[in-house]
Formats: sequence, structure tokens, C-alpha cells
Amino acid sequence: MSDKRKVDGNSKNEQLEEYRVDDKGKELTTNQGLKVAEDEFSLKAGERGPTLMEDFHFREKMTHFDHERIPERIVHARGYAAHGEFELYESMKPYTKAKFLQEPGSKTPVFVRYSTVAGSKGSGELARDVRGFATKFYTEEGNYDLVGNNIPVFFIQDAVKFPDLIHAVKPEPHNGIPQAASAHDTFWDFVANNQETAHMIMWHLSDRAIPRSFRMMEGFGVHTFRFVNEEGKAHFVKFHWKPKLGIHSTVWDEAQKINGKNPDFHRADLYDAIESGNYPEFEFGVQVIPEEEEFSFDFDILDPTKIWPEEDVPVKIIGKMTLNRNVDNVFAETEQVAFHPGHVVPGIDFTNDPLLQGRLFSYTDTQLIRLGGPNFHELPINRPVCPFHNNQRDGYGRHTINKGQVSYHKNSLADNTPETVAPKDGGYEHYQEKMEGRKVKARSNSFKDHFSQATLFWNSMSKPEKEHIIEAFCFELGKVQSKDVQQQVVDMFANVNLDMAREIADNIGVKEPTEGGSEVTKVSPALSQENSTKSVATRKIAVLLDEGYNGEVVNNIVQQLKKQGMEPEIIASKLGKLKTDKGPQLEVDNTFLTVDSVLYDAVYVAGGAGQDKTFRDKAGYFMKEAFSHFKPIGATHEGEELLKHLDISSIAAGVITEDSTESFVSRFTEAVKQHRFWERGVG
Ligand code: HDE
Repeated sequence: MSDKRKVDGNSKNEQLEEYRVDDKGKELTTNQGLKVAEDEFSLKAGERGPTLMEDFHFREKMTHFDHERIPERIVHARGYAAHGEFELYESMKPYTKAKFLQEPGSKTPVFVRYSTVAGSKGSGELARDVRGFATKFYTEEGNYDLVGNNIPVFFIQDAVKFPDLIHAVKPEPHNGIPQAASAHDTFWDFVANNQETAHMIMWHLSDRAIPRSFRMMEGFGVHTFRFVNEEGKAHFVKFHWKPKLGIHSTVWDEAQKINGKNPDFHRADLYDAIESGNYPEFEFGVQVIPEEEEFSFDFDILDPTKIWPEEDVPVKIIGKMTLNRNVDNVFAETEQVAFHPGHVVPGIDFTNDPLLQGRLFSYTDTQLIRLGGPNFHELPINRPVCPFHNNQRDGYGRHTINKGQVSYHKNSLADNTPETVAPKDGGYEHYQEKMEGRKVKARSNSFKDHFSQATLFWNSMSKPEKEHIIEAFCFELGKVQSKDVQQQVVDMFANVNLDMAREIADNIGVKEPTEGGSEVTKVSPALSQENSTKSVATRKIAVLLDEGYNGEVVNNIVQQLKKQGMEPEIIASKLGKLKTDKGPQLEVDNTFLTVDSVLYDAVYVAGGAGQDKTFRDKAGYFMKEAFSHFKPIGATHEGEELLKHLDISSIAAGVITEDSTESFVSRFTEAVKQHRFWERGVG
């Protein structure tokens, strides 16, 4: 085992190389290395006789297969991951002594796993759900895990309630329904009876819970952590990831359809982006509050149901993460990676947030059952890139061969080594926070305002975002069977906004609340996705074509869209080269059978002189659906005719019809950048 500590962006990749095996071109052997002569027929007593126990090759192969599955994660089971590197822009030395945050330009390898929370390992990825955003930094001082979500607050304030929350959202135990969905009685019963959920629910019902891509969502550490510098001075800190592509979402009808058309939509999107060299990038930001200002806010900064509004405590961007390599093996890496908020490095410490405190217990505990013992840190994906030595020994699946006689501290036989390291030389020292108090099972009064920031979130939404939240409430509560639970939820959310609650009540047929409302008028523009970066990079464009199209023009447009960074795909009634005598014949990427409008960001229809009824019907359905999901629609040539036929007005927002190629490309590009055209008011 190497004892080198110097780490660069490639250190983890180099380490993993020791474990990679390429079976291609090799001879088949048993796990004992014995060459195998026959792998199609088991050993039998006669050609038509019974299989013999003696067939060790059969037994080994079958036994291994029988044990191939491990328990899925109790939460965040459905996930996907990639490797990358983190580069520091600005030194955090004044705030923290963490080595990977000292030298601008320094690079640290990272591994990131994105996930949904509630669904099983095979569930659809477009569920309305929180997304996990867990990052492992392989630093020279050990692994640092930032195990965050794409929503900056949480449902509950105390970890002791986590099993209750998860039991409530998982499929109901008596019938195992529904999968990967919060739209059912037990979840909403939990919400109404645990009103600290209010703020998180507003996020959960917003567009944030149905992201367009893992590459287009923010990440948050959620809890308040502590930075500690060389002098021992501490600051409170919150962590942020900001996607370079901006924050973008799908619409609910689209999300549900994607789950059927391509339940792997998010993982494929991440995988393809990395394979094609469009490396996802996220900037790393910190909000920092000096210890002396702990009580200067109208909320408790340790309460995980609260944000620190960015307008009050600005997010300082200090670095960038680039995901640049897909895993070689999903099980070995993505499935076996073990994150833990307790994996910290000197200069990063915890606070008394009771949700964080409980997590510090849960994560190791869960790996013991999931990964089958205490040696999961030895799995290649989990190994630090720096050396590790201690007196821990044995256990299931131990890889390390610790030499020598001594496995205890203190000792004289090995000169008292492995030896402890003084904090000034890099030994971890817990922050010496002064504590006093009685042992109580209680919650601080400062944690009891559940509604002000829920209203702040509501106030900060644009009109379409507000409409989406109301629709999401109506969907979720509309699926709830208990009138009583529906009423309780509506009455609860009257405390966030009375008009909102009344509209929901009217829609789901319960009594409109008359009391409630909020005094909060504050707005935080940073909370609205409408204010985030807009970009056409990697946007998928469906190009609908039929025979007889103008190959010259269409090819030119397709090339220009590519040049702008978009990813056009040609869709027609059948695969192969699409016939035309006007210019080049283009290769078809997909047919109306293999794809659907919900898998694209925008549609461009050029049609073709040959447009027959089948094409018109199929392309028409495709475009109507894209239109109803507020997506940009472009049409040239015969495509314009088709639009008319479909009753899609060429002057509707985000509909671009134009015969001049140059002007079409530039207007269409602008429209794709907009992402969606809510002003259409359909869908
Ligand atoms: Fe987790 N959470 N969690 N969680 N969590 C797990 O650990 C838990 C919470 C988060 O891709 C589990 O290895 C408790 C908040 C992510 O492998 C488990 C509480 C946040 C992932 C666990 C929380 C998270 C997990 C299941 C309440 C955002 C996936 C498998 C106190 C800041 C990591 C595992 C991956 C996974 C417990 C709440 C994020 C059981 C007890 C808040 C991203 O240990």
C-alpha cells in the first residue's frame, strides 16, 4: 500500500487502475484459476441423466449467481454516479484549515452519486422526489463526504423522526402501493401531523422535485457545518453546488410519461453527456456566518428546515467540480460506494443540528448491513487515496494483510505505532464547543416557526411556478383517499398562503379554510428557477422528417444547431437513409416508435414533400404533446403547413416559423435557451 499523500485530480483513477480487470480476450477459469473446458453443459450421469454434485464448476457458478444481490439502500436506492475532479478557485484559509481548500488551482478527485429518495432500485427516475447529491472528495487528509440533496431544507428537525418519515412515504405496508410516490394517504397524514414539514413540502411540490437533468439542479449540504481555521477560530458554513447549465425542470405530465418511455432518463442523460465529452460542471459555493452572529437571525441557524436567504448571506463561489469519467462497473462503484456525513477532514466540523447529529450514527450502521461487515472502507471505490493505518483487524471480507505482532494502542513492541498525530501536524481535533445544559428530550423554542420560510419560498416563486405548486398539491392530495387527511393538509397550508390553500381546497372538494394567512412579505429571488442561467448546451432537439424533404436546407440547419451546442436527432417513420432527391439523404436516428416528444427539449419539423397521413398523424401527435409541455417548436417548409393543420398558431410563444435558415437558427436557438414558454397557458 502506498504511503504517498500528495493528491491530484487523477489520484483516485490511478488507484482504481490497480483493481480494474479486462476479461476480454482471456481464457475462462474458475475463481480458483482452473481453466474451464466446458461452460454450456453441466456434468451428468449420462447425456439424459441427472446433474452430478461433483460438478464444482457448476456449483461455483450457480452459488455466486445466487448471492449476487445485496440489500438496496433503505433510502436513495435508485442512484447513478460519476467520477470527476474539484478545482479550488479561492483559498478558504481564513475560515478553514482543510487542505483541499487552501491552494487555488489545486485539484481533488471526487465521486458523485445522484439519487431519488423514496423509490426502489428499479423505479422510474422522474418521480416527484428529492434528489440526493452526494460527493466524496478523496483528499490527501482522508475522504470528505458532502452528502447533500437538491433541496436545501429537510422534512424534519430531529433524526429520531427519520424512520417515521420514510415509513410514511414508502409504499404502504398493507398493499405495497405506491412505488416511488408521495401521493398517498400515509405520507400526507405524516405531513399534516408533523408541521415542521411545511417548508420542505413547498420545495417538494415545486419544479425542483422533477428536474430535467442531474446536470441541471443545485446541490446543498442542507445542515449548518463548521469551518475551523488554523488558529482554532470557527465559522458556521452552508455548502452549495451551482450547475453551470442552470436549474431546469420538466413538467409533471411529461415527467410521468418519461417514467414509462425511459425510466433511465436521468442516468442516460448523465452517462451520455460524459461519454460525449460534455462534462457536467458545478460551482462550489459557501455561505459563512461568524460564530458571534449565531443569534442575529430571525430563525435558528441550526434548524435544518431553514435556509439562509442568499440575499442576506451571499453565496461565495470558491471552486468548480467537473464530472469527467463514467464508472467502469456500476455495482463495484456506484452501488458499493458508502457515503457518510461523518467522514470529515481537519477544518470541517459538525454543529448541534439534531438532524445532522442523528445522521452521524445512521450511515455507518446502514453500511454494515448493506455491504456486509466493517471492512467496506477497503472496497476500491471507498478507499482513501492517502495512507490509512490503525489497530482495527479482521471482520468479513478483510483485504489488508496487516503484518506484525501488535494490534493495540498503547504499545512498546512497535514503538507505540501507529502513532497519534498532534493537531498541528494534521491530527483531527474536535472543535471545543462549550456545552452546558440538562439532558432533555425536547426541541428548542427557536425551532418552532414552521411557516415563515414556507411563505418566503411561495412569495419568491414566479406565477407559473406558483401554478405548478398548486397543481402538484391538487395531484398529490387528489390521490389521497381520506377526506380528513386532505382537510388537515389544506388547513395546515393556509398558514403559508390562504389563497393558495383555498384554491387547493376548491379543487379537491374539501372545505375552503377561512383562517390562516401569513404576514411574511419577504421575497428571495435566488429561489426562483426562472432567474437561473439559461443555456442551449446539450439540449436535445427532435428533427421530424419525411421523404422528399429539402436535404440541403435541413442538413444545414442541423449542422448549425450542433454548432450552437444542441444535439439534434432525426426522427422519421423508419430507420435508414431518408429518401429525397433534393440534397443529401440524411441518416435517421430514431423512429416515432422508439422515441417520444417527452424525451426532447424542443422540436423542429421540416416535414417533406412526401408527407403522408401516417407521418402527419405521428408528427402531429409529437408536436402537440411538445407544445402542451411548453416546449419550443420550430417549423420550416412543409413543416409550416403541418403546424397550420394542427392548429398550433405560428404566433404562439416559442413557435418559430421561418424560411430563412440564418434567422430560423438564431430565433430557434433563443427559444431553446428559454427552456419553456409558460405563457401558452396550456398543458
Ligand atoms: Fe440520508 N441516508 N438520512 N439524508 N442520505 C442515507 O445511507 C439518514 C438526510 C442522503 O448516494 C442512508 O448509505 C437519516 C438529509 C443522500 O449513497 C441512510 C437522516 C440529507 C443519501 C441515511 C437522513 C440526506 C442518503 C441510506 C435523518 C441531505 C444517498 C443508504 C437524520 C443533507 C447516499 C446510505 C448515496 C442515504 C440516513 C436525512 C442525504 C440510511 C437517519 C437531511 C444523498 O444512512
